[in-house]
Amino acid sequence: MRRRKENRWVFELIRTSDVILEVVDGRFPHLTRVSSIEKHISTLGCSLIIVLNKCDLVPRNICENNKQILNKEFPTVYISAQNRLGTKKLRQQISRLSPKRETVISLVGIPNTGKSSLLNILRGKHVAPTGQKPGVTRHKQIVRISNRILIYDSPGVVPFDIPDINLQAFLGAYEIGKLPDPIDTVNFFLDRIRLHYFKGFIEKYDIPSREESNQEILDHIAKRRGLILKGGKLNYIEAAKVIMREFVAGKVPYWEKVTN
Ligand SMILES: Nc1nc2c(ncn2[C@@H]2O[C@H](COP(=O)(O)OP(=O)(O)OP(=O)(O)O)[C@@H](O)[C@H]2O)c(=O)[nH]1
Ligand SMILES: [Mg+2]
Repeated sequence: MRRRKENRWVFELIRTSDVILEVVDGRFPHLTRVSSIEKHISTLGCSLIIVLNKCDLVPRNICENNKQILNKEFPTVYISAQNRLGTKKLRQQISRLSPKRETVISLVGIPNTGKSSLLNILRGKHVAPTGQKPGVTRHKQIVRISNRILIYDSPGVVPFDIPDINLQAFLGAYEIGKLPDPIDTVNFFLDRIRLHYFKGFIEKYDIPSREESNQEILDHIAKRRGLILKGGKLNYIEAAKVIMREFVAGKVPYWEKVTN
C-alpha cells in the first residue's frame, strides 16, 4: 500500500519538473532503472537524463559501453558523486535540454543510488543527509543550486518490477539488517555474481577457488572474520550480512554489462 502511494507522489513531483535526473547505480544500470517513470516521461512534459552514478566502482570502458547503449533511449551521463567526477558533462546536458532561465530538476531513483550525494556536490555544500542504508531521505526537499536551477531531492522509489526482497537487497534498496533470511539472500547474491563477474569477489575474500560452493564460501568468510556463536559454531547469518553489507557499500569489485 505504502509503495503505491509513494509512486503516485513521485509522479506528482515529476509533473512540476522540467528535467528529471534518474539516478541509477552504474554497477548495474539496467536493474536500477525505474521503468514506470521512463515509460510515461513523454506524456509528463519533461525531459529525462539517466545518470549512471558510482562510476568510481566501474572500469571506464564498461561505463562508456553502458552509456552508449542507454543513450539510444535517453541522454545518459556517467558520474561519481563520491569523487566529484562527471558533473560538468551533466550540467551541459541539463542546459541543452532546458535552456530556459529557471529550471526545476527532480532527482529520482530507487533507494541508495546516490541522489542526495549528487545534490550535495551540485550544491557544493552538505545540504542533504546521505548514508549506506536505503531510505535515508524521507521527504522531498528543494534546494537552489544556482540562480537558474532548483533541484528537488526525493526519497527512493522501489518499483513494482523489483518485487523480490533478495534482488532489492542486492541493489542496495532493502536494509540488510531487516532481511528475513540473510542466508537465502547471500545464496541469491553468490549465484548472480558467479554468472556476471566473480573475480572481484574471489580476490577480495581470498577464496581458494571459484569452484567453492556457497556454503564453503560462507564457512571461509565466517572463519576469517572470527564470526563464531557461543558454543563454537560458525555464525553463518552474520557472515551473510557482512558479505551483503560490504557489497552494497561498494567494497566488492562488481559490475554488469548492459546489452542492447
Ligand atoms: N562508491 C560510491 N558511493 C557513492 C557514490 N554516491 C553515493 N555513494 C554512497 O552511496 C550511499 C547512498 O548515497 P545517498 O546519496 O544517501 O543515496 P540516495 O539515493 O539519496 O538514498 P535514499 O535517500 O535512501 O534513496 C552512501 O553510502 C554514499 O556514500 C559514488 O559516486 N560512489
Ligand atoms: Mg537520499
